[in-house]
Amino acid sequence: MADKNFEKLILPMGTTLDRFIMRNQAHFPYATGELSQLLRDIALASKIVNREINRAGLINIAGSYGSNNAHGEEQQKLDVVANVRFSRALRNGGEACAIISEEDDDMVITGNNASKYVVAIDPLDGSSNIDVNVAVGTIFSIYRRRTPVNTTPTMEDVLQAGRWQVAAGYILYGSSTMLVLTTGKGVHGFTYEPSLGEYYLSHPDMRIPETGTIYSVNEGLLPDFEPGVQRYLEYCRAKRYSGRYIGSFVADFHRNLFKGGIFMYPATAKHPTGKLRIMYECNPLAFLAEQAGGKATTGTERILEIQPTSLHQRVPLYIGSRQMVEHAEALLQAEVPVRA
Ligand code: P6P
Repeated sequence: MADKNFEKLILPMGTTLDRFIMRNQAHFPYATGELSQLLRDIALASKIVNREINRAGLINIAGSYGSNNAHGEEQQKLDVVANVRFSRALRNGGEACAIISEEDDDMVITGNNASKYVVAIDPLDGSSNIDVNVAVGTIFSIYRRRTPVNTTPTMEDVLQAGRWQVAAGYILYGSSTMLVLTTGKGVHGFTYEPSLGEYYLSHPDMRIPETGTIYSVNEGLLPDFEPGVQRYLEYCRAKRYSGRYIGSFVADFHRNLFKGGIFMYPATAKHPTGKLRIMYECNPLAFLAEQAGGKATTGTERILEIQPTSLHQRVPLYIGSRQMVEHAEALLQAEVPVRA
């Protein structure tokens, strides 16, 4: 047995994602291991996507795919690659009966009709940043199906308000790759160790600061913003807050989660109901924000209360530190004319 001093030099690697899921399985109502396996399937796909992102320039999967998705947005090659990887992992893993994906026009029926869960996913958010080596992410959201198992899932299973999520999270492919997860018992961050192919618990019980001095918005769209938004941005500038906008929602959210801040994507002329999609961008990150002590609204309505009416529905989004979101909300809801 090594002497005690030597043992102290050997820091434990910590808790793997697998072990964390197993240890917390008891927290999952009706858990019989399927949700744990579903989370493992998502983590597995993220490891493969992580490897492909890190080598994009070398294996010719950077750049445009040459087609558009359901929203008329130009697909990057990695959008398609990531969608295949996650869809395949979810289909083969057997724990998801249906998938909504940013990259698929319609709901995908996996054939796993005996499974209890449906997944909404943005396989690669911010993918236009791939070519310039800026952080991108995957966002996922998990619901229990509403129709009986062993039947073909329907739109009733996938069009659920965000408050019914059983788990949600994102993978940030950044300077390090992190998986940030909630199952309704707080927010926990796992850092990927590629040499071991494992995610290790590195940030247990993450909390977003009540307030902050960072605001994230595309100020190039300022002329489109309604008066309340313009008033809030005037306030931020008067206070000499820092404007930080990466163009990758996951990366902007992740920074604000650590440091405090607000991310805003208001209604604009091009996107009169906002740009971000409720099912696989707003709902999962709203769940995380609230679990970390923050807030997420459309400016007038709690994101998690909205009953979606279409797979790719967009909503305006104000998300982050509670006090900052509430301040923006107050200005949005006051009929305040823009200063001449
Ligand atoms: P804009 C990426 O396309 C994305 O969906 C989010 O990741 C990001 O926050 C937003 O759009 C950026 O949109 O209009 O400012 O380029």
